[in-house]
Amino acid sequence: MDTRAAMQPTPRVLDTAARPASVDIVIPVLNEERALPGCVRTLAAFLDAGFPLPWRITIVDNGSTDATWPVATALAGEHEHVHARRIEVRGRGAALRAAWRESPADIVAYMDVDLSTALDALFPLVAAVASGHSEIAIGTRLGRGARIRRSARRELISRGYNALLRQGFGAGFSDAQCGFKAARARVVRPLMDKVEDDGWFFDTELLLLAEHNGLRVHEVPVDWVEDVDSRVQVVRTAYDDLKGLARVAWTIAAGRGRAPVAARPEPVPWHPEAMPVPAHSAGAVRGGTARSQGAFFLLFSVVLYALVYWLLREFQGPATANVCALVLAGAVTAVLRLRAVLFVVVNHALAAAALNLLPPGAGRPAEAGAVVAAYCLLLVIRVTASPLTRD
Ligand SMILES: Nc1nc2c(ncn2[C@@H]2O[C@H](COP(=O)(O)OP(=O)(O)O)[C@@H](O)[C@H]2O)c(=O)[nH]1
Ligand SMILES: [Mg+2]
Repeated sequence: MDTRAAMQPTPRVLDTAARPASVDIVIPVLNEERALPGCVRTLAAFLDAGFPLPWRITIVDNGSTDATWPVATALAGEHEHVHARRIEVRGRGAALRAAWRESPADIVAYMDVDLSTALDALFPLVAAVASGHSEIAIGTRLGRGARIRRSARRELISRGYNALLRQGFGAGFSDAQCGFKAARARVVRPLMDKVEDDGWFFDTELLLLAEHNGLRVHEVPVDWVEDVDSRVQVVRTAYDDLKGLARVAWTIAAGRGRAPVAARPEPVPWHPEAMPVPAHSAGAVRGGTARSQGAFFLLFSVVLYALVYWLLREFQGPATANVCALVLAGAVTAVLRLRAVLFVVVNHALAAAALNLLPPGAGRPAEAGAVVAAYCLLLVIRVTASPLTRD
């Protein structure tokens, strides 16, 4: 056998057996006249220098009031692989949705104009999708192997937010908000039809729904240097994110999170003479859409509910505090596939009954104890009634 010939590189990373996958790298921009030329020229030079797949860059502007649009069209005129689009709907999510929906490429990607993420992560990102291994790939600044330079404030917010996603929603990804992602176009389009957010929450919503629909999200640890020229209003964005989370929890709990995407086939052995462990005796079956949730989420849900109720009871009546605590704990109930409406109605009945049992003027600890006990009772009923899996 000619081993040297076998070691010759083949120039193709295949999306299908017939041709290499093409990649569209979207750059969403809002008032970026200063940063845009440097971004596009650096990225185009990097890709020209040997990116192994056919590519194009698409600049998407919506709402810029400076010279971003003329700069974008000039750059498109300069380089045949650079395109510029302007859309009417405001928000970064809307820009990405429009560009990804109409792209002719097999793989759609995006990155921020400031090139905060080192470009050496681009091929690993795209390759995970091009190879068929994953449907979505994301850069992570929080996963093992990432190296970052970032302000303490953004780091803290980012860690807190992603911990909430993992603990509250059972999210499997470590960094929802890194501006560096790629996806298989034909898979992500029906998924995007389910994504309602047009702003910063777009990424999180897409990833949560992707996992809910059994898609694999691959993570690439990145080198990342924060650029302080930011359009993010931190408080406003945090508020929108929490609102978005409550909405997604509700959508999933009500069974409306399913998108018409082809489910990943069950894993099968590759070896032709494999002797796979029989399904009935497999002690551990993980992943896919039948993820076992474990008692941790139950415990977390109860603690979260109790904490929120306790804090809000300082300013609000029992009914409002209860609804707010439920909305937050709803994130967890969504994971457990509790039907949201039924859950709220039964909880109200149980909480009201528990409060009725208390003597007048029993005090806040007794009251909180009673409603938390009612909440726990509901969880016990739910867990006893069916196993802790989501479909
Ligand atoms: N098209 C579009 N792009 C936006 C919008 N808001 C932010 N961007 C872009 O999104 C990217 C990330 O924004 P940036 O302010 O740097 O966010 P940060 O890195 O998280 O602070 C940049 O390329 C921005 O120009 C928007 O409303 N529309
Ligand atoms: Mg930035």
